[in-house]
Amino acid sequence: MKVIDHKQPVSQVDNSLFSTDSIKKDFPILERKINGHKLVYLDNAATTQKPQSVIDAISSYYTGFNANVHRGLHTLAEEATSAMERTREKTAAFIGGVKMEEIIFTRNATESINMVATSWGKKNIKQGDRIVITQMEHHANLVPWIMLAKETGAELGYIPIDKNGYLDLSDINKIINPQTKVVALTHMSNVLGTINPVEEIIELAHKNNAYVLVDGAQSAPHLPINVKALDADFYVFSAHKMLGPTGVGVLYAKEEILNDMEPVIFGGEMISHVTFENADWAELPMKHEAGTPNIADIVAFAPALDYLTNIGMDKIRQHEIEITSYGMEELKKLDYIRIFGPDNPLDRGGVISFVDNKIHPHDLAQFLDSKGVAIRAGHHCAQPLVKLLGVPSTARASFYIYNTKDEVDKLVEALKEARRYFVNG
Ligand code: C6P
Repeated sequence: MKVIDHKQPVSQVDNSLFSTDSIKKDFPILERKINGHKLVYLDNAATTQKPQSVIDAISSYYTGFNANVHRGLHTLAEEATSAMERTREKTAAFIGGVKMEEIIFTRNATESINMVATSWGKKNIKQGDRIVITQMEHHANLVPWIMLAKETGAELGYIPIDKNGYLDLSDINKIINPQTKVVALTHMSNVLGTINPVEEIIELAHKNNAYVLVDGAQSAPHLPINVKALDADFYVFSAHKMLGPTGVGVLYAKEEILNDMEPVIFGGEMISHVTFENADWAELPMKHEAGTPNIADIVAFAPALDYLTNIGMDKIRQHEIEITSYGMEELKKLDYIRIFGPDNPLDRGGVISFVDNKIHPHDLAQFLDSKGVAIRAGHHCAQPLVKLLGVPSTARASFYIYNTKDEVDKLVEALKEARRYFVNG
């Protein structure tokens, strides 16, 4: 078993070459056979597979330095704390070199957004204010704002989408107006793949003194991210969609905002001083991290970040453009397939949602599984968007660093077979 060096400085991360063949070898699950076929894993927007270094890191923690963090004075506690804080440092570096204090560990992107809507939202939004989101939001960036609007009496406005799956910005100056207090939008749609012009929207929102939350659940794994250059007030993402373990989310927010936000969970770790009558909060980031955190998985997120950094996010993006372009070209050859979202692969991430005009997406997904090809079918936790597309659900193939053109061919071949089985059989 490889022992992780969680003390490796970020600056010493090697920037080696991108090779799908050698990448695949680092992911033991990709050797699996499913229904007699080698697994073709195309459900990466839901969660990615984990490299051996991440799997080993979980085991190293439990076998080598399992202890609670931030409170013990013994060696194991110090090692566990330093490993966890090392991940915080790498996370801060990964999204553009923000301060470690600006990184709050949560359970997932969903929890991060809920924290913002509950804490920042209840303090700053009142009746008559405007909350702006888009029509392509995942429920995680939709339901918390619906609830906040209901509770406060604020108005909820939507940036619409056009027929090509882009945000329609023609009325944006009316939608984001001086009443707007917050704009919350996805950086990359998990259904359409659309990469949104968040810089432009952040600039306009700031001109109106509104804050901006960027849902980076689909962008942090696939694009180079610099939240400082974007000037995002909040940026959230989940470790499990970027090679890391489940149960680890990130809330980035500017230091002054986090300082101003009240905690939403109270208890141990997040206080500085407690009496029988009162309590004061700890400094950032602890103030927003009550209770024992998910130490093992946070520690194991560090090798995931190293893995991505070693390849280079620019190269990852290039690889995904190549695979997605190829996937779209090949799917377009099947005249019974309708693809959703932008036609230009440069405007989308590695997600292709589609429908067959005769086969229900669930039947398609099950048939593909019988051929070892894993895709997702459903509303992808974006029911209003899928309804807007005029379909009950879609099939969705989503790519990552280990996927190849050969696997796209297997997807297309399985789709043709499904057609023979269900329609022409
Ligand atoms: N989308 C998908 O298959 P969590 O579950 O908290 O890690 O991520 C929520 C989330 C938020 N925003 C976007 C844009 C997302 O895509 C997701 C997760 C998965 O599309 C699971 S539904």
